[in-house]
Amino acid sequence: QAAGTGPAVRVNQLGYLPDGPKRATVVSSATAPLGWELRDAAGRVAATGSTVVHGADPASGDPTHLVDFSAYTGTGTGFTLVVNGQAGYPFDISAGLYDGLRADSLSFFYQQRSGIAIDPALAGAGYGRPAGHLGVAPNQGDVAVPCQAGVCDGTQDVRGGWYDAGDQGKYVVNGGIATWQLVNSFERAARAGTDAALGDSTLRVPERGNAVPDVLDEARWELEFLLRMQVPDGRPLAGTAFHKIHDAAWTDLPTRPERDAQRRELHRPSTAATLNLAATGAQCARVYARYDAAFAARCLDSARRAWTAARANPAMLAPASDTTGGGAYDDAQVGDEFYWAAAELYATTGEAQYRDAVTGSAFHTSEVFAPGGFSWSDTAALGRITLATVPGVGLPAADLARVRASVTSAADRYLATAGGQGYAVPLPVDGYVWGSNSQVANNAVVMAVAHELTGQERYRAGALEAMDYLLGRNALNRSYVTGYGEQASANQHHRFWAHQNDASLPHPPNGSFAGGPNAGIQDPIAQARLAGCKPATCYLDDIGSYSTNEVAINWNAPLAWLAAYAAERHGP
Ligand code: 9MR
Repeated sequence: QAAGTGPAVRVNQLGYLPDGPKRATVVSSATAPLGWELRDAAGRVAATGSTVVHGADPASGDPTHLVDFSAYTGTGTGFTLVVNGQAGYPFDISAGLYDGLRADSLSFFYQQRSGIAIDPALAGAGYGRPAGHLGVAPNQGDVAVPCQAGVCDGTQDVRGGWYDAGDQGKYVVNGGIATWQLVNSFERAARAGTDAALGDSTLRVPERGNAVPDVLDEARWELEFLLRMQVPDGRPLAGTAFHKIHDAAWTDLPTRPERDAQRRELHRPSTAATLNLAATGAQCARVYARYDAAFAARCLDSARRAWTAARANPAMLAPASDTTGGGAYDDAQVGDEFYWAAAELYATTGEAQYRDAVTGSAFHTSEVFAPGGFSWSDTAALGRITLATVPGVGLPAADLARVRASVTSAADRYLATAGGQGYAVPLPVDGYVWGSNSQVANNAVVMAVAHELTGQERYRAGALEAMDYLLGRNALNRSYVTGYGEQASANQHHRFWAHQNDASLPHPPNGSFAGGPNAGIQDPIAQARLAGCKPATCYLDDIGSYSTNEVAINWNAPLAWLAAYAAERHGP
């Protein structure tokens, strides 16, 4: 048993939903079942039972038993689960369990905004800061960034958007998937007809109360940036999108956004970035039409031009070597981005040219739901989810049935994977990569979509149990979400939320999601301290461990998606 991992009983440290699954893991090498007790805050026994011996957890090596107290439907705060006289961390059972996380996980995006002052009344005391990267000294960008000769008019205005992660780069690839997931969260909730979707003004964005759902207000901040990244008409490569904008060199940690004095550089267009714009622009046109027809039309026009430009320039690959001052976000395979963009354009317009691009893509009939989950570089699943769920997609009935079945059979595989793990996580042992927590969350999203498509409760249970893993039911006994759980991450890699390095700066705000265990240990601090770690334990809550403990927009996006899903009330 690794040191410092606390009690042997591992629970979702936030808690459980009254109508959801309630399971826990006990680390024990006992070969016979153990008795367990659920105790309420006053110490009274609320339920009892016996564990099921599960055996070694393949991702951590921990010997595990499983506890299932789903039959208990009482509510309250301060429950504990006790095995062998030892209590796990306390938790709540409440229908409102995820309400706070729903708001906080989206507030993360507001607080990552570039080009606008962050208001502490919305962000929380200590989290306010002046606008970053509007060209106010010492900032040099992002209002008039020089571009390559001939590609744009000397300079391009690429203000706004969200900072990607702990760095202050802005990448169209990654902005794309994160935006899609926020907008998709709304699209799903709107289909479900929940109050959380329509006219929602309960989230902490400056535009709240403007009659547009808050999650769409937040996503629009990035969409406006993505539109600005498109090469204007009349220029070489018109319609394509610049791959990224970031500092000429990596900045120190900490560096407050408004104090970044580095030159900002626009990097040459890529096919992948162009298709991210086509996909999210088309989704924007479909979803924002009822709120702002002019904006929706602007999105669609941009998406169409991006699609055409990508077809004309299908192999502009961003170089893997371009890692000075920002991440590369290189991707040698863009067939999946073509499929995703075609699917979004088809679902929005119904036009034959886009349908043919969907049905003509090898990705339309291949397996797009890999065991390790979709990601910024593997986006075919996003197109597949859109085709499976958006009403009125005009594919032949048999093809549509096959598309939907591909989602549910993927969800069945994720359930089977979780069933083989001691901590019920839908991730295979080789899935602990950079940002593994987002891969868990993305597989949970697929299970939640399967729940929508079939109404079958086991898929909802699988998605919620993935949240249990992320919020403490794991080998490290840790919640990876700041502010949620007894032992939660609080030192994620970030240039402003850098309290660990500078006590005048705040910790990451509540709802910040750590990248998570990464068996690749790709930073010096992890390499020094985690050599030989078992995959699910390769994690440090240290600001320097960027390969295990950064935050990122494409990681908080599925967290926000799942928190909104889990916060929905079911039944009467
Ligand atoms: O999430 C990205 C991960 O898949 C890559 O393996 C890793 C190394 O290229 O980069 C991650 O993305 C980082 C980006 O390059 C720069 N901003 C921070 C991102 C999260 O760590």
